[in-house]
Amino acid sequence: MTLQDRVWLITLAGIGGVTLVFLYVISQATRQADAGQVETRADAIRRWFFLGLIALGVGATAATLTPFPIPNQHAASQGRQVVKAVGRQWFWELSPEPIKVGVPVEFQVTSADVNHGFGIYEPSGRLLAETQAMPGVTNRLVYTFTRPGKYRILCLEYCGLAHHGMIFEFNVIRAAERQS
Ligand SMILES: [Cu+2]
Repeated sequence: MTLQDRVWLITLAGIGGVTLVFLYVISQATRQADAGQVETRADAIRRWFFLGLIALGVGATAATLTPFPIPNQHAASQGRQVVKAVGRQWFWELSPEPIKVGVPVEFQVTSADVNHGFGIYEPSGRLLAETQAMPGVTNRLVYTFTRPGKYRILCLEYCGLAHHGMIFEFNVIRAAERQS
């Protein structure tokens, strides 16, 4: 079991404990109201509001965490194309394999000096995916390009004087084409 998995289990156990305490407190509060005073309309509204908030939280979590964007950092490569990327003050070095549309690409990102931010931008300038480029660590980022074109990598973390110049352009080609 990796360190991350262990931390995740401990976190889950902690959340479970807090939830149990909450449920206990709620059950006690309800019992008191039953014994003493009649539940007012405001109490009922508050209770439904609270339950609604919980449902909203659970729903939002389920909806947003399902396509978790960061691949398992310890498993075997999940990309059928692998591109090694190294950030340096102040340029990027990427292995020169052609990148094809529709095939998952695993970017293995690291840095040779200081921390950089590795951001992939589509031709129109929209940020598609990003990860950190850190010295001594390789972060894996898997992305599947859906359209051919000229994409760019920009540095997203200020890393010194020429930080703004850390722009790398690369072509994404259709699976059948050859890169010119
Ligand atoms: Cu930078």
